[in-house]
Amino acid sequence: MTETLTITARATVKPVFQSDRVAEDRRRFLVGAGALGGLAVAAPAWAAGFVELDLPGGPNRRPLTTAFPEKGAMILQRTRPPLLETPFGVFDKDVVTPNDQFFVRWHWANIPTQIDVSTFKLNVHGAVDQTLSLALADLLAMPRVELVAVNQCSGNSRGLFQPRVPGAQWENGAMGNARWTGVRLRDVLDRAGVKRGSLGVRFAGLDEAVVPTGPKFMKSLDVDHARDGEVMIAYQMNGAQLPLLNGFPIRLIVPGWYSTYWVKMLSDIEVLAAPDDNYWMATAYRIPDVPDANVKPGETGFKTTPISRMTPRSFFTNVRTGTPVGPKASVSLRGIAFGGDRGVSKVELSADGGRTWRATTLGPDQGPYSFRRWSDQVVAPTSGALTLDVRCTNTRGDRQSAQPIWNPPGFMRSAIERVELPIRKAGKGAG
Ligand SMILES: Nc1nc2c(c(=O)[nH]1)N[C@H]1C(S)=C(S)[C@@H](COP(=O)(O)O)O[C@H]1N2
Ligand SMILES: [Mo]
Repeated sequence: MTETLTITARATVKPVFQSDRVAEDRRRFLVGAGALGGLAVAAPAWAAGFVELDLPGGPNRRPLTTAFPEKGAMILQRTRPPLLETPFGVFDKDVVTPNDQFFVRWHWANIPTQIDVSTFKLNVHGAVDQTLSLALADLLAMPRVELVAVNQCSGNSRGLFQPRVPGAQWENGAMGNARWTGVRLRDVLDRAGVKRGSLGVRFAGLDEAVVPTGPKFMKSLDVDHARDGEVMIAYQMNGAQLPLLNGFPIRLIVPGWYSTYWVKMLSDIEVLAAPDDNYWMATAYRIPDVPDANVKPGETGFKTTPISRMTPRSFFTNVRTGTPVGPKASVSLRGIAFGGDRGVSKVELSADGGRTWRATTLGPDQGPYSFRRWSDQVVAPTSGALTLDVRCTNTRGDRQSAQPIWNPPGFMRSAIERVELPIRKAGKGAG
């Protein structure tokens, strides 16, 4: 811990996400697409091309954009505020997701495009013994901690819900895994001194609503959770400063919990003496208070509770439905898994529609909150298709739901992911 860290000023990033240029081009593109019907449409100048997602009933076509500051090729789900999905192939390369292809999600489009790190302050106030106004230098001087953790949007995979539900129509790329470096939230709270009997800790960032009546984005955690020693304030992501769109200069990391709690551009921490009734806790981001948050379409009258812990998931990364394989070919398979709010105990594969399962080989363990690599090999049948299912069990014994769960907001997708690989006709080339 002798290395000296500095955070340097984020130069004004080209605020593409605040200009109307992308939105205009997108409107033009959509109009053009409608007018041209089934014809191929040339990509707008700012787009690097298109990707086809695989959502039940579509629409599947999305622009692939490189127009956002500090970001490489991303799937454009929405321009204002920016919602950028990670192209799924990125997850095949490494268990850690590169910063320039890490997904982006904001609720309000009023996001600063430059931050003066010499004047930036993190304020801690409310039910505390002593109000704090911490400079970045103050945080850098505190004990440093590091953790690898998955950041996953509550609505990741919403586009796969059947029946479909409103909201961002993500496929599976509203998630990412990174090594986070920063300080313990507990250390900051203890410096302020949380008053006995406090009920929560609320977090807010520098982004603002675009309309006066819009509720500022804020989230809160119980005091015990906030002080558990794992929740942290990160100033680095994969060894580099956070990209602006991922929360520069600091953000909250809540290991094992959905990223709605991972407040970006964190500037305000308020210790609460009363329950948090703000919109983003009391109204939004709530799930049915039933096992797996799973209800029947159309069902009403269930109680709701704030979304919290993540559940296990696993994915294929080197094949997708439609990837052809040769008859009798030995097919190498690999993917990623995570246990949700704890580590992966096993990842199993089925090649018979889920009747029998066998354990796959797990890659290195990077801690309980990280993606974990899995791999296996199967022999393809002579014709038809190779149908494969993958499921993850965490160290508590929880695993993916055998039947896809459903709820009105499209949160917490849990399902055994399946791919169907068609067998090439014999004689059409090797495996
Ligand atoms: N300040 C702020 N933090 C925020 C949000 C926001 O709108 N404003 N959105 C949250 C949600 S819902 C998600 S999914 C994650 C996305 O994190 P990322 O953009 O770094 O991937 O940020 C979270 N933190
Ligand atoms: Mo989210």
